[in-house]
Order: sequence, then C-alpha cells, then structure tokens
Amino acid sequence: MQVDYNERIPNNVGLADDRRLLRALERWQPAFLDWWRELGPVGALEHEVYLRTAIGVDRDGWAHFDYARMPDYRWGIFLAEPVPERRIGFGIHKGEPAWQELPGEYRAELRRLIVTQGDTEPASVEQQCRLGLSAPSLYDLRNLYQVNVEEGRHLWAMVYLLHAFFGRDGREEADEMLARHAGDADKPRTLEAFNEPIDDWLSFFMYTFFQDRDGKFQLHALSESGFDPLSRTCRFMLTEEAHHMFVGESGVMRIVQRTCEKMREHDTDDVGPFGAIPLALLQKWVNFHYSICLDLFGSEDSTNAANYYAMGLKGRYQESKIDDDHVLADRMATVPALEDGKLVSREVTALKAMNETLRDAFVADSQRGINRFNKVIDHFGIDAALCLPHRAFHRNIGAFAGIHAAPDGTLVDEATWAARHDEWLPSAADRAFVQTLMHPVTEPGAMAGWIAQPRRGIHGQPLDYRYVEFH
Ligand code: BYC
Ligand code: FE
Ligand code: FE
Repeated sequence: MQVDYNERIPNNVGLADDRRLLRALERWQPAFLDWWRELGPVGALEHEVYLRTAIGVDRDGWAHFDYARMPDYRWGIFLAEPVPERRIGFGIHKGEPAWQELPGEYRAELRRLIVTQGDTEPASVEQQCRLGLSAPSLYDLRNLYQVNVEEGRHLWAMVYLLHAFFGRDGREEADEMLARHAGDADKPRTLEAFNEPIDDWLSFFMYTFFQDRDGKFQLHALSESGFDPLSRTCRFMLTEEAHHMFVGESGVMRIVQRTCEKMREHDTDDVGPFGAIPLALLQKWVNFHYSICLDLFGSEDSTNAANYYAMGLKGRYQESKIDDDHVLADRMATVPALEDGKLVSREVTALKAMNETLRDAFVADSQRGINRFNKVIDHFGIDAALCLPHRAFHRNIGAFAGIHAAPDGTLVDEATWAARHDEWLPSAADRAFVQTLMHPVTEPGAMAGWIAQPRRGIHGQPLDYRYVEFH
C-alpha cells in the first residue's frame, strides 16, 4: 500500500478508513510533540537537518532525503509488505495461519512485549538529548538527529499496535510511554540500560554499537512473531536499525583509527595529552556498554522466554533458517550458571534457555565488530587489541547478578572489586577526561581531533556539505 503524505499521520495501514483509531492517534500526536520539545534534542527545534524520511516500504524507494526541522519530521506508521498466506513458524501453533487480530489468550504477554519494546525508543532519545551540543562534526550531528527521529518513529510503531489492538489499556500504555523518563527517580524507563545518561560521543558510538544491536536482535526475534502486525512493523524497523548500527560501528572505527594515528605519530600509548582517546579508555567503555547490554537479554533460565516462544509470540534470531522442528518440546540446552561460588554450565530446557540463545547471537555479532576494530589496530602495526569482557563481568540480571567477576571471568571478592573497579570500568576521572574533548565542531567538513573523517558523506553529498543548518 502506498504511503499517503497528505495525511496528518503518514501511514500504510489505511488509517483514513478507521476513524476511531485515527482519532485516538491524533489525540496522542500533540502529546508526543510536546514530549519531543521538552525531552528531545536540546536546543535543536529550529535547526534544519538533512534527514532521510520513509516514503514507501518497498526495497527500492523507501528513503527520501531533504532538509527538515525535526519537529516537522513525518513520523508515521509503516508496516513491511505482508507475506501472503503467512503461517506461524514456531511453538505450539506452528503451521497455523499467522494472527491478523490479537490472539485473546495471549493479550497480556503481547502487551508486555510491545510495551517493553516501545519504552526503549523514547528512552534512547532522552538519554542522548544533550549530545547535539558537542558534536564532533556536522556529519555526526546529522547522524545523531537521524537516529533520534527514527527512534521516535519506532515509538510510533509500538504506539500504533497498542492503539489499534489493545483498546483502552493500550491507550493508557501509550500515554505512559511519555510519562516514564530515562533516569527519572520516580518513573524510570523499564530496562536498566535505558536509564544511563549518554553524555559524551564515545558513549554515543558505543551505545549505537552495542545497545542498538540489542535492538537488532530483539526486533529480529519479534519479527518472527505469529502476531502478524507485530512481525510486519518490526521488519520495517529493522531497515532503520541497520543505519543505527552503521553509525555506531563506523563511529568507534574512526575513533580507533585516530587513536592509532596518534600512537604512531608520538610513539606512545598515552595519546590523551595529544587530544585522542587512549585504547585503554576505549576498552573500559566497551566493558561498560557491552555488560549492561548483556543484561538486556534477561535471565539465562527464563519461564517468560519459554512461554513467549511456545506461544508463538517471540522467536529465535532467523528462526526459519534454523534446522530443527521449531517446537523444541523435549530439547535441552546448557546455560552458564553459578554453583557454590563457581561458574558452571547447567542443563535447562531449550525453551527456558531462549534468552541465552538470543544473547549468544548478540555476543557473536559483537565479536565480529570488535574483530574489525582490531584489524585497524593491526594495520597500524600496533600490538594491542580490544576484547569483549567475560559474560560474568559487571552483570545485574541473571546468574551473575549477585557476584563480582574480573573482565576475564575470574570471580573476585567485594574488596577486590571495589579496589579494581576503576581499572575495568570508566572512572570519574576517565569520564572527565573524555568530556574535555567534547567541543562542538560546526564548520562544514571540519572534524574534532579525537576522531577520523568518515569515508564518505551522506547520500552522495560531499563531506563538507552543510548537513545541519543552525537557526
Ligand atoms: N532490566 O524472565 P526474565 C531497542 C526483569 S533495545 C530490568 O529473565 P524476560 C533499542 C523482567 O522484566 C530492544 N529488568 O526476563 C535500542 C522480569 O520481571 P518480572 C528492546 C529486567 O521477560 C537502542 C524479571 O526481570 N526490546 O529496541 O524473559 C535504542 C525476570 O526476567 C531486565 C526488547 O527488550 C533488565 N534488563 O526478558 C533504542 C524486547 N531483564 O516478570 C531502542 C521485548 C529482565 O519478574 N522484551 N528484567 O516482573 C523482552 O523480550 C523481554 O522483556 C526481555 C526480558 C528480554 C527484555
Ligand atoms: Fe529503535
Ligand atoms: Fe535503533
């Protein structure tokens, strides 16, 4: 279905034919815009930004690039094209036609999944709201804003599902999305990692590298859902997610490159005095962001996860490519666990191990990215490498929540943890140092000293294009 841009809410779900739903969403729209003005990008309401907007959901023609003020961005509702005759691919309903309406018996579970997913989207905008004040270039500033408006659209995607399928409590949940806030003492966001402030650009790139990658894997799992509207909306969200991952990976890559150049130039690891970020600090930032993102996958042994899978609501990463029966009734799996103060592996049912299965896919994908960073370090002939810390390190959810482990997985006591914490995770001094590098660079084509130039501009534009016009 074509996207209609004459509508107040662009969409390809036939909103014009559903007056009730249209009215409900038009009531929510001003609340969303108020929220954007209050808690979205600081000081950026009037800027004109070279943004990409979705105009259709097919492979070729969905993106349109032009200047827009962010509050005028055409946030809309886009579902991927339906797969004709789609059937449920896993769980006890495997083989039945996919649900086009809400399956009443799974209402509570679906509501919870959609609310949890939806909550992360505005949370990320809130976490990142001050970064625009210190962007290393116009190119990066534009990418930040692009990510922000798309996360706003992801909220629209979940709010559409709530309004369209959950009646009155759906509308209440949609309002709550704008009432909880990242880091709020009374009403925080649901998942822990979405309450951390993201106040420097090293954190932003680590966030889009690791945390948006959690988004990628969770969205893939939900795109397998037997509830077809959820599947279709997640499939379209994944096309936007790919850009967020690009921003994260290329951002970290450019920092690594600059660091290596300075290490070579000055023949030292300690490149801080030369305005670059030492590899040791990059490692601490990796340790922090990776570990809080591991928590986002939930417990290793989870009845919730087993239910979601058995009910056909949330599948595995690329479910259809896995060669098994997709029911997993009497299969077992091993998950990491803690017994008598020792790290062990334990057998649980494959269904209850679903969170761990998805986390495994995330770990492997993260490692591939780290390997690409290490190739750059290698290319400079520098004998160093970044690595992912052990899964037990700095965990707050699941088997390792109650213990302390070093980055290599060695269990340590409270006193050792306290003494060595600042060697392993960003210390106050590290954060203060990184802050000293955060100055806005607003000259077209210019770049802060701690990060290398990107390879190319956006949508064929030169690097010195005015990606953001300030007003
Ligand atoms: N923080 O059975 P368990 C994205 C709670 S990112 C706080 O292990 P379950 C994005 C849990 O609620 C993708 N609490 O958990 C990225 C449960 O509570 P109850 C977001 C947590 O339910 C960047 C208890 O602990 N999408 O899109 O299997 C920018 C036992 O938990 C946490 C989704 O997450 C935590 N980390 O798994 C913008 C997909 N973890 O029942 C956007 C939807 C667990 O005891 N969500 N708890 O009260 C889910 O699939 C699941 O809710 C989770 C948790 C995988 C998150
Ligand atoms: Fe998102
Ligand atoms: Fe994202």
